[in-house]
Amino acid sequence: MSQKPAMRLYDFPASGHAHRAVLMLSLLKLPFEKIFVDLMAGEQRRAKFLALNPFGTVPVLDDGGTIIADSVAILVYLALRYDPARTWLPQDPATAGEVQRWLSVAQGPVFNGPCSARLVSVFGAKLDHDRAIATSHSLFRVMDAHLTGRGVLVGADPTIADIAAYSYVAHAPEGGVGLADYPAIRAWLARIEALPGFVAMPASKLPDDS
Ligand SMILES: N[C@@H](CCC(=O)N[C@@H](CS)C(=O)NCC(=O)O)C(=O)O
Repeated sequence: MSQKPAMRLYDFPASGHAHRAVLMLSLLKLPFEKIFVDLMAGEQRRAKFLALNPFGTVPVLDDGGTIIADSVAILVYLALRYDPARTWLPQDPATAGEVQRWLSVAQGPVFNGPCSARLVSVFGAKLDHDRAIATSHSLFRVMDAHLTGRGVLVGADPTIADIAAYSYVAHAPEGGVGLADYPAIRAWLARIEALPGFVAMPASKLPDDS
C-alpha cells in the first residue's frame, strides 16, 4: 500500500517566517520533515532552492509535490487543506476579511518593525535600526489597544492571523524592542504559547552576548 509522503518544510531555525509554518504544522499535529536551508552560506540563492522558490526565501512547504512558498501562503494552504472545521481560517466574508487584514499586518508592519529590528541585532543586517524600532512601537501600540479585552486577534478562537503575527512579536526583544509597555500583547503571547502543540522558536544569541 502506498503511503503519502510526509510533508517537507524548507526551514532555517532562526527565521520567524519559517517558525510560523513550523508552529502551524505542529498545532495541526501534522507530521513533517525539516530540511535545513543554510541561509548564512547562501544556499537560498542556489539553483536547486530557486527552483522551489525563485524569491530565494524560506519557508517553502513541499506537500507530496505541491510546493507552497511564503509563510502566509503556507498558513492559508494548511488551514484550507488540513482544518476541515475551518476554525483557523473562518470562511464567512467579514471574519475572513479581518483575518486577511492581520495577515497583511504580518507581512507589512511586522516585517518592517520587529522582524527588521531583529535582523539588525541578530544578523547584522544593514537596515535602519531606529526606524525599525519606531515602526515596532507604532505597531505595538495599535496591537495592544486592539487586544485589550480580546483573547485573540480575530473572533473568539485562534486563527492563522495569530500565528502569522506571533513569531516576530514574541521575539521583538531580540531586536531591542521591549514589550513591557504592552500588557495585552504579553497576555496574548502567553495564550498562544499555551495552545496544545505549541513549539517555540529558539532564542537567538545576540552578537554581544557573552
Ligand atoms: N514573504 C516571505 C518572506 C520570507 C523571508 O524573508 N525569509 C527570510 C528568512 S526570515 C529569508 O529566507 N531570507 C533569505 C534572503 O533574503 O536571502 C514569507 O513570508 O515567507
